[in-house]
Amino acid sequence: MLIRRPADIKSSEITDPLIYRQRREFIKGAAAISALAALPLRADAATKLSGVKKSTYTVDEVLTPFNDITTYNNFYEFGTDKASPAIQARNFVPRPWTVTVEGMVKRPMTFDIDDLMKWPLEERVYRLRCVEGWSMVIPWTGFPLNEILKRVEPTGSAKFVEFTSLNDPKRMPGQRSPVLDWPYVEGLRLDEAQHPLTLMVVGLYGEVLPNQNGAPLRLAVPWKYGFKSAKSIVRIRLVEKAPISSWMRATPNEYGFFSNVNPDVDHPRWSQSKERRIGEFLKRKTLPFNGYGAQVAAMYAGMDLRKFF
Ligand SMILES: Nc1nc2c(c(=O)[nH]1)N[C@H]1C(S)=C(S)[C@@H](COP(=O)(O)O)O[C@H]1N2
Ligand SMILES: [Mo]
Repeated sequence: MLIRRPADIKSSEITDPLIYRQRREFIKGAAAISALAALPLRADAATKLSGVKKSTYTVDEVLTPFNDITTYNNFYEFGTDKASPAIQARNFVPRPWTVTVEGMVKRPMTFDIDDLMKWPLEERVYRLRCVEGWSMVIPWTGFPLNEILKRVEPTGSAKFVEFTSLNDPKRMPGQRSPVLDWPYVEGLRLDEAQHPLTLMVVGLYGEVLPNQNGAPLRLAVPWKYGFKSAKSIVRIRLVEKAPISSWMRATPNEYGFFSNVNPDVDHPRWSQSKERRIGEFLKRKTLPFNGYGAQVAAMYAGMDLRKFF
């Protein structure tokens, strides 16, 4: 059994600057706090996923508690502070839902989420490193993105994959503010998208994926900064040129296409050498490729990672 119990340290008992900011963010959403306190910590039994097998693509590290993973989120479609998505996505209904896979493929296809949920699912514990300097250890449930790519058969000219999140300001209140150029768009090079570590996620802690974590379908690309793992995906397009992601469009000097976790290449406004694991007091050293170098570094052999950041 590779899963250990989470540490008992409560993040509310620590007062480093990041936590301080986190608490202020909570206070900003004060009106909603009582609503949040009323939420059950875990979904009911009906949302448990069955037949999930444990994957060997998993890290043996202390899991971040469910409550932290589901109340400290970046999901700008539901607000820009960490506490917002849990509250603002509370009544989001991720059904009916399809994901269309198109572009440079031999067989364009549209998949219904309820069919995808019947595919063989695996549980994988992955590290998630946010570009902001915090990290978590998350037990995701899903299947490799490559299972989808194999079915649509990319043509020889397909070199990149573009992911588009839902665009629906009626259901995603954050989209009523122009904080990003909606919809949220991210991209991977084709070999990155086909890599066995690149996971389409439909669950968390063995249960159906909570809305705030990107229901019903999001990516997990563990060697890249968290923002590459797009949430609530409705379209996957195989393309010839590198897609321009929402973050590149917003601040091109700060966010490059690759965005591999790299402690040696600082963000223009802050260092990337360390991270604070949510729930821990002392900062950890950030590892190249977020600790997945043995599996992924070969894909970048010969590339200047300062240039291709
Ligand atoms: N559509 C969409 N996807 C997104 C984001 C977002 O704002 N919108 N935030 C990203 C960022 S910055 C991070 S760190 C992760 C956070 O995932 P989590 O809330 O499940 O931990 O989602 C990423 N995917
Ligand atoms: Mo992030």
